[in-house]
Amino acid sequence: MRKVYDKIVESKIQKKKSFALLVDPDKTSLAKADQILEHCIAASVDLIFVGGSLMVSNHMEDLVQHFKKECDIPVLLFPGSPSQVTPYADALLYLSLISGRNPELLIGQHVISAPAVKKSGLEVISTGYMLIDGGAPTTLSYISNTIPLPADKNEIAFCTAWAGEMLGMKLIYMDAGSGARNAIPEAMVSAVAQRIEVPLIIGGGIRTGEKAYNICQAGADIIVVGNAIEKDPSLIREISEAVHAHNAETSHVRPAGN
Ligand code: 1GP
Repeated sequence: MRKVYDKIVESKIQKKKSFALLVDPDKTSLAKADQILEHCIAASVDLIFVGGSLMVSNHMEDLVQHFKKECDIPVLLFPGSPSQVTPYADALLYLSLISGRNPELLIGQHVISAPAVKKSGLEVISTGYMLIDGGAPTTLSYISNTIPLPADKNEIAFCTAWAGEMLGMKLIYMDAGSGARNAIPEAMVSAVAQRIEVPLIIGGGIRTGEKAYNICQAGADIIVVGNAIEKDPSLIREISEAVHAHNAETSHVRPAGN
């Protein structure tokens, strides 16, 4: 059963860009979730990611169930630790932090969580996760105890993504970390996007529709935004329109010979 992944691949084949909203349960009460959901439905958000590097609250499962009850948008777990696995989501981004050299986040936590993940029945999407330097330490860099990949080292970035792809990972997710000062440079996005075949997710520090548009233009397939939207949920529309503007442009391109 690969419903969510097949949909992501299908979008890539059709050159459609997707917008994923990241919901951090620590910053989102059930009441706030309803407000966000209204914006998501109105703005045709494609995916909802739920998770965080650190989780203090204990209502993640309720939040996932709430989203599943109230909308048809696929809900993907984006877990910072094995305790963030719940069977109620549609799929699990099974992250291996391939930019780092912390064995716990490359394979250790996966071994520990394997029985729970198997039992959950979740669609598991193996994801090569790359932390890129966003200009200042983030919770992710601190908690993961890894050095982010330098933002101007495109060769390291595409070799890491290649390695992930050749190891069989189904997605590459490059992240500058939540609330990053700088989003990942378009040049790096482009260097990686040109060289891999699996879908490319980009997140961290994206705060405007213009930035989201440019990163899509550089080759990202899915744009993830969390922090900026927690501060201003009305941004959901602006960013969703910017991401989907590419799809409108693509659908107006006629195949040669017609
Ligand atoms: C973080 O990629 C996500 O892991 C989203 O980042 O919260 O900065 O939008 P922001």
